[in-house]
Amino acid sequence: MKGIMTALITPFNEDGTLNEKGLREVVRQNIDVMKVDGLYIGGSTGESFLMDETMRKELLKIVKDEAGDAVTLIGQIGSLNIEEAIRLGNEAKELGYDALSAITPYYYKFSFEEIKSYYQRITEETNHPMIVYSIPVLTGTQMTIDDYGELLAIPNVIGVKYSDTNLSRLTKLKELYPDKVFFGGADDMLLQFIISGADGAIGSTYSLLGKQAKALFDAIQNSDLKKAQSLQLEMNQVIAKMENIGVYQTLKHVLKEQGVDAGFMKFPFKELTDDEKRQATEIVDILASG
Ligand code: HMN
Repeated sequence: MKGIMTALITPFNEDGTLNEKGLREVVRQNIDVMKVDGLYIGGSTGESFLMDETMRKELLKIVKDEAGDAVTLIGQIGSLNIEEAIRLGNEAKELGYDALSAITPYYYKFSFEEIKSYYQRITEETNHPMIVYSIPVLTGTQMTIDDYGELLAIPNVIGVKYSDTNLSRLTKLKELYPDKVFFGGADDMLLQFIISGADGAIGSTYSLLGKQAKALFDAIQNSDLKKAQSLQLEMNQVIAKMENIGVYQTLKHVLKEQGVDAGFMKFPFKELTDDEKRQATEIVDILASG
């Protein structure tokens, strides 16, 4: 449970159904070409909050079928509906996923006690390793060091996908809980996450930048900070462009240009305009020249 993991995009057909062939290609691209250490399925990048339960189960099944035991697989099964989250968790466990992950319950302003009981119930009823998915910028849920500590004390909670930008808190958390795993979230800060104590990172852009991310991770392990900085700067050129146009749409466009059938977005996400596609194609050239 460490290293570089891709938050997988989900290829859809134009009518919003799952594009199985494309999904298999995206899995292969990450395992065979990017050689990442793991895949995070059904997260924000995977558009899973736009899917129904049947489709989310199908997604988990196809990815496992394609990936086998080649890399670590983490299934994001969080849902506002607790019964659905538990059913998805049990499905992922039965399929052989290494761990589950669940977004902190969002939309309503849940108290910390409510959030904690959500993880208690999922872990009790699935009895499988759980990585808390904390992404305050999207959920609005900010947790303190003590809050994280209480979640990490729940049996089966093995770590946190820390998509938070408070890095001093991350350093403290790793000091307090050295045996738990922490994954960084913002890909343009991979370097900062790792030197702040993260065991790795889970990010969307690694479908394209997985090799650079892995080299950066290794450079830090080898104490080569200069090399790590230069790799981060190189990656950030691409990431900034993606953020400008739309990260998930750009990922799909660039992958398609590279011959990987990354499919369409799920409604109500919009596809790129022709002008945006032209901008996204610049990334194809940058990657090809790198
Ligand atoms: C997921 O759940 O799909 C990812 O783990 C989320 C991941 O942290 C990404 N964050 C979001 O998409 C909000 C990043 O990889 C992000 O896409 C990247 O840093 C570019 O902004």
